[in-house]
Amino acid sequence: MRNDEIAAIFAAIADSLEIKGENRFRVNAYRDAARHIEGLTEDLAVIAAEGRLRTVPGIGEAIAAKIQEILETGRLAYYERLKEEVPETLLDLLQIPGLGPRKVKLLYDRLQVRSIADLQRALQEGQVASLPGMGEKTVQNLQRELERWEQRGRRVPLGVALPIVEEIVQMLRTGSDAVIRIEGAGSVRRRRDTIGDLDVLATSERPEEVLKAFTSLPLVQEVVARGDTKASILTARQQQVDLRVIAPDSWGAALQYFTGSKQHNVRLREIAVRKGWRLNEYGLFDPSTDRRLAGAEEADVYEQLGLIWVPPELREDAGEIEAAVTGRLPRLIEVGDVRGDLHSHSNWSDGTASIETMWLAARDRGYEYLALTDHSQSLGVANGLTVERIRQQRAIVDEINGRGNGPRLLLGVELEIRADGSLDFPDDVLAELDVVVASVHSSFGQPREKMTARLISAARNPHVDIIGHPSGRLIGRREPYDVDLEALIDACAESGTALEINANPMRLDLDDLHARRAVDKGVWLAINTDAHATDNFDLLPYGIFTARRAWVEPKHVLNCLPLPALLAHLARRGHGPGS
Ligand code: DGT
Ligand code: CA
Ligand code: CA
Ligand code: ZN
Repeated sequence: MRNDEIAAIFAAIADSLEIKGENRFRVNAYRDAARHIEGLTEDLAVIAAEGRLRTVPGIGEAIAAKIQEILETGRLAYYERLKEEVPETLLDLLQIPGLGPRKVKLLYDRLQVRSIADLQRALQEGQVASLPGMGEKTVQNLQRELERWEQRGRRVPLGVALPIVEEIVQMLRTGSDAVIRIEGAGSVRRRRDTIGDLDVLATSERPEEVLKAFTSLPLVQEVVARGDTKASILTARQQQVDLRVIAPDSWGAALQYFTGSKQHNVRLREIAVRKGWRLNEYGLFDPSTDRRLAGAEEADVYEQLGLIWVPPELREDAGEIEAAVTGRLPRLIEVGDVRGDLHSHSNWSDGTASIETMWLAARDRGYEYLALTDHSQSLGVANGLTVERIRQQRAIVDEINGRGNGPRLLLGVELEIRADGSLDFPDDVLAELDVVVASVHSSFGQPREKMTARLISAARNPHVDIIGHPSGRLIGRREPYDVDLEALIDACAESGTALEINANPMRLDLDDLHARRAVDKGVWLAINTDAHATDNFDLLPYGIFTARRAWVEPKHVLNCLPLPALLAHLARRGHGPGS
């Protein structure tokens, strides 16, 4: 079992105990264990085999024994019993903002609400408002949040879907002799920020064997449908995965077809029809001769139609067809183009690792530079730093840079943009720093005009280099705050301030559409992981996916600059020696 699956069990135990009203220490012990396990870079199975479980922070004797049991038996008897008392569907209710464990317990005890569907019924029947502490206002809020929840449907963040698809592909590729080729398709292959169902495509001469292997994978909770060439399953978290098995000589055409998007496919089919041909998931055909013009390889389908191969991230009918016809697709950014990270945290604010540990992790990745940007003072919940504390970091940064054998450490800050648009530090302090990321973390509910003015005034400060996670969204959890991003983009085009694509898969903020607007208007982007732990640097690919969907090239991105050019850029903005 994977670390994140084990972590999910402990998180579910913590939620269940909290709903039961158990004491906080027990609840926190499980939550803590879940958090630490999620942050591990090593497999728990390896750690356990080497007898090192107890050395992991957050894992005491009782939890270590439970991990052993999970690793040995694939399940945990304690959790199975707990589920009988607190059904798993009850935990879904905790996803609704405004519903904490205490309210969930109340709804369960008094109204037998066991699932989101039950809650909807109870709200419709007007029973909820009669409960203690659940006034009219709470009910209205709940109704609104439920509507939002429905609107979002079952879409999950790419950060959840992609690892599942990769695991399935990997397990079938190595585990089934019948599989010839196999790959993720659909919106996962296009790297959309959220995913409806997960699509996987394989070729084989023995499809029934492949489908059998698929429907028997350990992550399968339920087989929804099973035919001769296609099956659909649900994972434990109710994500649907479709697998289609096709003949090897149709691989390219099928991969093209099932990658989509639908709109992109419609345009391709029109081009085929204009040439008197027929395009479907089996191939590109000339009906007059019954000849197959292309089918085995995806690139051949595009080339026969007179287009260069289009990277999947661009396939949204957003100009890529025209560009591919004239051979002028962008040179899309790749992970290897990124030379450093300009937004990261240490344990001086809310990160988990020391400055040196973060720097060593950046060195392992071969970065040329890393900006240390701990939070500033008014973000109390994240242990924000005073000016004095940031100045103390300078000595450490200088010492590390003096070693001369790794990335240049830039001393920066993630600066609070206060509710009134003023900044947390005065200008002379900002000039002293090497780089400044300014972000909003408070008063999310401000009206559009006020929020827009707030962000624009921060962007106009000459020492603010980057606006961090500009919309503030948390995918599936928090809507973006109400801001006119178009106006912010215009302001940044004028001031030379960069906008961030925050690579955390829960954020991906800017999103692809706004990042593309920014690039069109000549605004710099910065693709940052916002790392709070060393392994968070691994999230960079998600930022790159979003950037690619936004047609971003390396020349648009601040942290694709080599160090000397980056330093020159920052010096022009009044940072560094002589400013
Ligand atoms: P999703 O699942 O909502 O995140 O989005 P997709 O793009 O993965 O959509 P899905 O799973 O319904 O279908 C996968 C691909 O199959 C889709 O991107 C294009 C292709 N496809 C599905 N249905 C149709 C259709 O009716 N016409 C055409 N041309 N293509 C289709
Ligand atoms: Ca899909
Ligand atoms: Ca599908
Ligand atoms: Zn932030």
